[in-house]
Amino acid sequence: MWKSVQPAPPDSILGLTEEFKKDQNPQKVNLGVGVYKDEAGNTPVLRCVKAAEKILLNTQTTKSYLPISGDPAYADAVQRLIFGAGSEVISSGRAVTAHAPGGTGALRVGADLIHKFSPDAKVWVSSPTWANHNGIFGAAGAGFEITQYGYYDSESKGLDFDKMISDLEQVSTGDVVVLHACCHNPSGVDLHDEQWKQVAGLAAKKGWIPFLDFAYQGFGDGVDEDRYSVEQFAAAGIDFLVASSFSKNFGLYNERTGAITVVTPDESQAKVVMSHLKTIIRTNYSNPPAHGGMVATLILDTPELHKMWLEELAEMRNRIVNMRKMLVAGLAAQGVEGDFSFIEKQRGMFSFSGWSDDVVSSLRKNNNIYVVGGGRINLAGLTTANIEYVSKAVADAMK
Ligand code: PLP
Ligand code: TYF
Repeated sequence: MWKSVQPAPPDSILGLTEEFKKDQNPQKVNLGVGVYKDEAGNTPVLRCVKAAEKILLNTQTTKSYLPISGDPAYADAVQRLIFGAGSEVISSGRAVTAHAPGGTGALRVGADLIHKFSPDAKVWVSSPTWANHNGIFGAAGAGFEITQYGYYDSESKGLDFDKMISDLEQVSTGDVVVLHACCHNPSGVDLHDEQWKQVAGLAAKKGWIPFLDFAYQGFGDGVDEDRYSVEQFAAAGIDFLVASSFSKNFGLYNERTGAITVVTPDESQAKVVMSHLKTIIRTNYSNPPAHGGMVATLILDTPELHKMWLEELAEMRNRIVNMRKMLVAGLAAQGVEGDFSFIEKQRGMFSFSGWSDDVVSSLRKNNNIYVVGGGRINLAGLTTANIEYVSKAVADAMK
């Protein structure tokens, strides 16, 4: 049956990592895939994760299946993290959460759920967005029609909020709008607090359904600060969904630890939604992998480990902020023309560098520096040891 089948295109970001691994040059730098790296260039297991794993090793008594929607203690921990412990969404019981395999799995389960009851809804994604949003919403059910709303302005290297709002004004009732809750991938450009309020108000007025992708909580300004966006949709009292992930903020990438949370008007509707989430999960992968969820729950529910986690998360966040500053200074020191201060204003792991395709390919060919096409850079790929090398390479490429 495969004779006449053409191969599917590889994922451009993961393909770049493969190329990077093959590269023998010791000076190589990977600014591609969205994975945190420390000063030594490693993606470490967090100390709080190691500590939790030691406890689990000694106390775990079974590897029997989890419930279809995961451990209820995990769902509770996720809700406290994404909504804040005192949130009305939690006390009212109007949200349900299912453990999903990563943020990707969460997006897909959520997309399948929406498709089951609203197959004709249009899905709106930011221009640009994480490429897999198109993949996931295009693959759910019979595939959604996907449209873009204005977001990034390449002139100002910031947000085109007017365009965003005027596009979102056109969204029909019942359509779905995918929003990056913080640390926009790929641009690093986020909304200000007042702008979030306005978008949540618009969602309430127009009746479209926000689907928040919350993959980087804690990488912006902090765990509490970064949920500001989520809080605005909660306060608006509308239906919305959140796909959250512990891949980045707990470094649990390969443990596939995420969650889909669906916020409804009341507890009885939430229960109905949960019954359908379970059907979708049961027919996809039956129940989630346990390890990452157990680790995250133990950390979030144990005060000392929770504190340790917040400190380690702050370390990661601050290192990236520092790399932003050092890159801006490094480019200036190498005499690169132009104002790169926007890099310091952007949030999270990524920045749209504004480097042209020619610059990106020159960096790759002449300096073994790997950047995703379009110029997105992962700041966590920079270290104090390689920043001068990278800055000089950019200066050479731009000459
Ligand atoms: N959403 C965005 C915007 C992302 O950047 C990522 C990962 O890079 C994800 C979702 C999903 O992450 P994971 O499935 O690894 O939890
Ligand atoms: O850097 C990015 O945007 C990648 C991150 O299974 C990623 O898409 C990599 C692998 C994966 C999920 C996300």
